[in-house]
Amino acid sequence: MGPAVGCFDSAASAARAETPPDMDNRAPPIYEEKAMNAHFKIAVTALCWLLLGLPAAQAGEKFFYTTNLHVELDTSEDGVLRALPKDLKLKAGEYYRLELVNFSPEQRHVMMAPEFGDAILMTGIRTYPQRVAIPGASFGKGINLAPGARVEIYFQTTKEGRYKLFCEDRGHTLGGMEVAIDVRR
Ligand SMILES: [Cu+2]
Repeated sequence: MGPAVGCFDSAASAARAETPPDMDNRAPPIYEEKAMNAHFKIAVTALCWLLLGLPAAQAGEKFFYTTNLHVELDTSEDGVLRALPKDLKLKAGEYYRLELVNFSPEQRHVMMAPEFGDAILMTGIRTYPQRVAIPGASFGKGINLAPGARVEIYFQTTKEGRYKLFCEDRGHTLGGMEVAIDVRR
C-alpha cells in the first residue's frame, strides 16, 4: 500500500484546500497557499479514487468530507433569533463538514442535536480557522459557541431520519434558533 499513503495525504489536503476563506478576511495565509495547489490536488485525489476505489476516510482520516454545510446563528438588532438555513438535506452514508458560526454579538449558544448525534459517526470537532480540538463537545452533550465563535464538525451520516439541531436555551429555540436535518438515501 506504498502509493496509497500519498494518495490519502493528497485527499486530505484537497479537502482542507476547499475550506472557504474566512468571511471577515482574517483567514491565515495558509489557505491562500493551499488554494494555489487545490486543482492539482483535487485531480490527484480523483485519480487515487479511480485507482483504489476507496474514499480517503476509510484510511482513518479524521477531517475528511465531500460536502460542506454552513449554519449561521444570529441575533438581530430587533432581538429575533435565527439559525440559517432552516433545513439541511443530507444523504445517508456521506461524509460532511458542518460549520457553525455564532454571529450574535453578545449571546452564547450551546447547540444540541442528541438524536442526530446518535445517527452519525462523528470523526472530529474543532474551532476554525484555528483548528483547535474541542474535547468533549458533541451533538449529544452540546457544542458551545461563544459570541463570534466558529466550530467545524466532521461526521458521516449513517441512519436515515429527520432530526433537529437547536439551541440549549429553550427561549432561543422557541425564538427560531432551530434547524431541521433530513437524512435520506
Ligand atoms: Cu442560543
